[in-house]
Amino acid sequence: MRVAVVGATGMVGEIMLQVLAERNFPITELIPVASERSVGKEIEWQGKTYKVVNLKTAVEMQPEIAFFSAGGETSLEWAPKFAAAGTTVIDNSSAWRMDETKKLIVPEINASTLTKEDKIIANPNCSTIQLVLTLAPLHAKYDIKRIVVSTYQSITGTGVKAMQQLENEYAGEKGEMAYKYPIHRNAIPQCDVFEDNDYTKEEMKLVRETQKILDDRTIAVTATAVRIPVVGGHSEAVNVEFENDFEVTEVRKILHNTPGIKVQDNTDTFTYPMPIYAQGKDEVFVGRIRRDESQPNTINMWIVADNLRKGAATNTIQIAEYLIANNLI
Ligand code: A2P
Ligand code: 11C
Repeated sequence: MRVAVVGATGMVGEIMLQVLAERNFPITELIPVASERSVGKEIEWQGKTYKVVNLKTAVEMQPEIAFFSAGGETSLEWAPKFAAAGTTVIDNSSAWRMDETKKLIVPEINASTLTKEDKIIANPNCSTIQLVLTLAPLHAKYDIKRIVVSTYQSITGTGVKAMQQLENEYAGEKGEMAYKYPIHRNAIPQCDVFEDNDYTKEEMKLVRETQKILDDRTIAVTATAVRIPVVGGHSEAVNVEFENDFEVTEVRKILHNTPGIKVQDNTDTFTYPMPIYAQGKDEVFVGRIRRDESQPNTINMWIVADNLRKGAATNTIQIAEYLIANNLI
């Protein structure tokens, strides 16, 4: 496969290159793509040097696959051009996720809906991926009525500027601010911009993307997304009300048997997921699984994953692996 990585010099792009190498993705030619300011820059990958090219050159090279992580505007303009050239685009931006003509894929849940005709495929938001991967098997068994999710999100979701802000604050130095407020020793109840309903875009992604991936617009979802000074991954406190009753032991068993999930749940040994241990891993970690004693058929849990891996790069590459394995490219 000839593979373009659009946004190869960015934070997710770099992890994509790492994951492609780790998984021995079948690449015959790597095409790193970034903005004009990076053209000509050299990238080392698996012992070889590659020169960064611009989008126009990359389209002309007609790769079989283009992984996009260069922002929504770039995807809106350039993904259709790659698709017209016969390239299958897997896009990590929010540009196409809610487009009714595009599929929003978490491979373990809905990759079987993909066909050869899908030339632009959307990768969900990081906080959505870890939530739905955990909830899909429980929805299948108990039928979800309502989800209340509160997130504790890593600054890596904002990018390099946020990492720099935290470093500057640690060092007591002034510098460019990624957030409106200090992040060191703080919790900021705003991820992304506000929408008209006073929820943030990140909160509404959790609502809309969850309903689309679980293919059920009747599921009620409400979210509060919070940024915290952590780098290893996003954590989520999740309260789920089911139509049907459940046994906590059975929930644990279902999650234990779900590919991509690792249950870490033992109060005797103080075992529960945490971002410092999720960092660099591809699994979604679930713990603190307990019945909500305040109302029937309801459960609480704590879900943690590395937002740059399963939340972004790994999921995108798994979609491509599915397409290849099923002769859809
Ligand atoms: P560049 O490094 O040349 O700016 P991050 O999300 O970490 O900021 O990374 C964004 C990625 O998307 C970078 O690789 C960046 O390239 C790339 N990018 C940003 N804007 C464009 C654009 N207009 N065309 C192509 N690539 C872009
Ligand atoms: C965050 N979820 O942590 C965001 C980052 O729609 O892909 C990824 C944004 C997106 O702030």
